[in-house]
Amino acid sequence: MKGKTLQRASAKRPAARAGKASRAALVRALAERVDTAARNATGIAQLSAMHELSLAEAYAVQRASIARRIARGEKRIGMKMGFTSRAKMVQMGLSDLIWGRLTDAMIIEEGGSLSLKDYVHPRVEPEIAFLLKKPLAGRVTALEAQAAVEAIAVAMEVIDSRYENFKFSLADVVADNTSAAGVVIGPWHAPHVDYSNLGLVLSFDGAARQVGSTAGILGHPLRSLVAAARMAGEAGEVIQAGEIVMAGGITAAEALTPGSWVETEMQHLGRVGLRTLA
Ligand code: OOG
Ligand code: MG
Repeated sequence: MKGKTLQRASAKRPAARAGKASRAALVRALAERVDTAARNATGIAQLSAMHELSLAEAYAVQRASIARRIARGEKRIGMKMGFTSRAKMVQMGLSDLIWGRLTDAMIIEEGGSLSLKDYVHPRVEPEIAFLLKKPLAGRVTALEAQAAVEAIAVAMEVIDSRYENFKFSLADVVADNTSAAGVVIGPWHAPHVDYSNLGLVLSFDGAARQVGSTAGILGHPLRSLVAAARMAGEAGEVIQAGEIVMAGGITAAEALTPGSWVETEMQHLGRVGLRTLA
């Protein structure tokens, strides 16, 4: 019995090694595919149509695609959380918390403009952003997370799934850096106000499109920061002092249209806006 087991294990080993190498090559190839799609603003088929990726492999694709951006000179500025509100889960049909990486190239100047040509089919969603003054990673309490916050701000995220029709599986969206495309951040405020239930309106040219409350984020946006620390820790990473964490879309996302002034106003935290060009 023992001999048989040993024999089976040793017979398997070269195949397992080859399998591992080919999975690593697949991760690299898929990272190039999503990165190129984002760079060229061209939609691609879902990776899951051809490849069965585990969630761990999907995060490996994400890490490798961001490594390509870093190699081109982009700087990491923080992370973003996804599917932290019921509104987003319902809109996209997925309900697991996910996270993605933000780089400086994704920053849109407050009040600035963006060209829709640079995106596949961009959408915008109202969020709240955290700026950290202390590193955070692993299991932290809400109190520890709060003590690491330097400032909070009303923000909007521009998401742009690289997949055709904005449709994806959980592994697909994770591999595609959770659709991250742009962030615009309003004025920073010391985190002394109670931001657990702040009302907000997302408007296009002054007409309200979405209304919500920061309570839509897991009941309190701080829970999103706690989850971000845990997920970063699980990936062997630390959210560093000076980095930003986007807590996740509070309402359903709205498709961006050309020639619009898009603004989110949030109780106590003011407003943040951007203009869209054709
Ligand atoms: C995935 C990104 C989700 C959020 O805030 O929930 C996200 C997507 O909806 O395309 O950014
Ligand atoms: Mg988002």
